[in-house]
Formats: sequence, C-alpha cells, structure tokens
Amino acid sequence: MLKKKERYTVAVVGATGAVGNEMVEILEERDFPVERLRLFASERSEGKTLTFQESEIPVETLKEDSFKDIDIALFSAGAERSKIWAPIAAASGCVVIDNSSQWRMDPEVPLVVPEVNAHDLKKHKGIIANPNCSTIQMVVVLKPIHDAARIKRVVVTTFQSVSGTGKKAMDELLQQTTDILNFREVKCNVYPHQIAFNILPHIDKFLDNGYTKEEMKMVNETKKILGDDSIKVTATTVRVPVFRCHSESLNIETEKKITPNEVRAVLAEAPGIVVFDAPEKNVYPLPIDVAGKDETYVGRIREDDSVEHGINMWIVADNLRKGAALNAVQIAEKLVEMAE
Ligand code: NAP
Ligand code: 12T
Repeated sequence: MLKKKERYTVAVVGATGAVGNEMVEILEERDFPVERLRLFASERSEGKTLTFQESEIPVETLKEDSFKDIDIALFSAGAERSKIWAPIAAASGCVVIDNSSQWRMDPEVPLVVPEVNAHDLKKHKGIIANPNCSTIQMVVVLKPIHDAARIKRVVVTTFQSVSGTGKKAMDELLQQTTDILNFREVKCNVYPHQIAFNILPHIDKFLDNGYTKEEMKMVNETKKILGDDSIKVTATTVRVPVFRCHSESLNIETEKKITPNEVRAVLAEAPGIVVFDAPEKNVYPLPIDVAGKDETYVGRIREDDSVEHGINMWIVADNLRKGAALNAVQIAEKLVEMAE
C-alpha cells in the first residue's frame, strides 16, 4: 500500500517515449503532488533532459537500487523492461503502475480503469496494470450500459492511430507521406506494409487462432476489468494512417431492452464520457477533435434491429491520454486518495 504523504517521489520509466512524455506532461497539468520526479530511459537517452514544472530533469538509466526512495513508478518502456524491473521496483517498496502488456492478465495484478473498477486497487501487491489502449476506451463506455441492461455480446472493430506503436511509427507515417507526395520511394521499417494512404488489418503479432494479440487483449482484458467472464467479445483491430486517437465501431447486444435515447442518457451521466451525437448537424466524434481530450467521445448511437436487443455506436478517445498516460496518472491519483 502507498503510505500517506504530502508529496510523493514519482518515477517515469520510458520517459523519452510517446507515452512517457505524455505522463510527464499530465503529472504537471493535473498538479499531481510530486515531491521529486525521476526520469528513466535506455542508455541511448543518456545526457538528455526533460522539462517538468520549469526545471530540467536529467534522464537516468535503471540500476538495481534506482527505486529505493521512489513511492510511485509509472512504467512505459515495453513489456521486456516491465518483466525485469517491475518486480525489482515493487520489492523495494515502490508501487508500480505498468503500461505494458506484461502483467495485465496475472491474477495477482489488478487491471484498472478508475471509472470502472477502482475498487480492484485495494488488493494490489505492488504492481498495478494499465489496460490496453483500445480496451480502456471501450470499457469506459460498456460499464454504464452493462449496469443498465447487462451486456451479452460485443462486436468491435478498431481504427487505431500510429502513436499506439510509439515514436518511430509516428515518424514512419510522416516520412512515408512526404516521400509519396514527393514521388520518392517508400520505406517500411515499423509495419510490414506501407501505412501512409493505406489501412492494415493487423496490430501486434498473429496467434494460432487467426486473431492478433491486440484482438485477444480486447477480449480477455474486458472480462477481467468488468469482472464478468460471461461477456462475449470478438474484435478486429485495424491500423489507420492517423497520428493520434483510436476510433472504434461497437455493436452491443444486451439482455434487457435499452433504446438509443436511454443509452444517451446513461452515458451522459457516466464519468469520463462525452456524448457527441447530432448526426443531423454532422456532429460525431473525430480523431482530430478528440486529440488532447481526456474523455471518451460517443456518437452515432442507434438501434441494431438485426438482433433482439442491439445497439451500434462510434467511440473515439486519445490513445496516448486516456488509452495510456492519463489512465495511469488517474490510477496514481486514486492510490493517493486511498493512502493511509
Ligand atoms: P516508444 O515511444 O517507443 O518509447 C519507448 C520508451 O522505452 C523510451 O523512453 C525508451 O527509451 C524506453 N526504453 C526502451 N528500452 C529501454 C531500456 N532497456 N531501459 C529503459 N528504458 C527503455 O513507445 P511508447 O509508445 O511510449 O510505448 C512504451 C510502452 O507503453 C510499451 O510497453 C507499450 O506496450 C506501452 N503502451 C501501452 C499502451 C496502452 O495500451 N496502454 C499504449 C501505448 C504504449 P529511449 O528513448 O532511451 O530508447
Ligand atoms: N502493439 O500496450 O501497436 O499492449 O498500437 C498497445 C498498443 C501493444 C499494448 C500498438 C501494441 C499495446 C500497441
């Protein structure tokens, strides 16, 4: 458990990455009670500094005793680093909030979206997992509908931005786009195919069942976060040439009947959601509008009359904020509230 203090020593591991950078900004923006901020990355970043609350903070490399005086560590440096360093950090008394996929399905590790299952934080043993970006925005929306009408099945198709893969992928989309517009040859390093002016039905590795790991994360993590193994989920995850924000088409089947207007009312009351749904005025969520926002935006809410109780909708959230850094900082804020 986190010990109650006025201010905490916080570490960001992977601070120079797309998510880590966002974490540093969000800690400052939300005025998190930071006594001292420590930043970690690989040897490649030695000598770099990042600005936090108007001071320049050096980026360090990880050592066995790095976590000795750290209260909370936000990890975002890849699953391999989390596998090695999260247990070391936890053993030295630090609470780890891990953004990688390494610990999410471990039964000893709470997998938390504060709007949905903050109560699961009570039983942590030093490591807390941040869910996958596509799962986070989906469960924020599913939870209030599940409470109102019990969800039986969800069919989701995602439209995921390149920032989900990290900095190198953002550079690749920009480079390929300028190369194509200048009649130069296109190079592919991060993705197996050209992403500029294209769509790839492939995120993370393929598994033996024909699905990708990203698709199975959405299936398994949703059940764990909602605490209900009976919810059926099937996913198709797709990469689109967008820099920021993941969009998702959701088809939801409920046990009880719920009308589109009732869904709008339930979602409008729920935390972390903006209902943005006026198609007659061309109002629906778009990545370029939702970038930089904290909430999950929901539009195109309509009935699916091809099944008994069906609802369709379109949701968009900023994958680097709610999908990663913001959710991690919100978990830290809950821990601070619960500290004794
Ligand atoms: P990124 O832009 O590629 O950044 C990776 C970060 O990890 C950099 O700071 C890098 O430092 C650091 N790093 C790499 N090797 C390291 C090492 N040996 N020791 C210490 N630090 C090391 O990637 P990203 O998009 O920020 O993603 C980072 C992590 O967040 C991944 O685990 C990813 O799975 C997770 N993530 C989660 C979600 C989510 O769904 N919640 C979304 C996106 C990403 P250098 O700059 O020195 O190389
Ligand atoms: N492959 O945290 O490429 O499990 O967009 C998040 C994002 C893995 C994860 C991506 C990924 C994760 C991506």
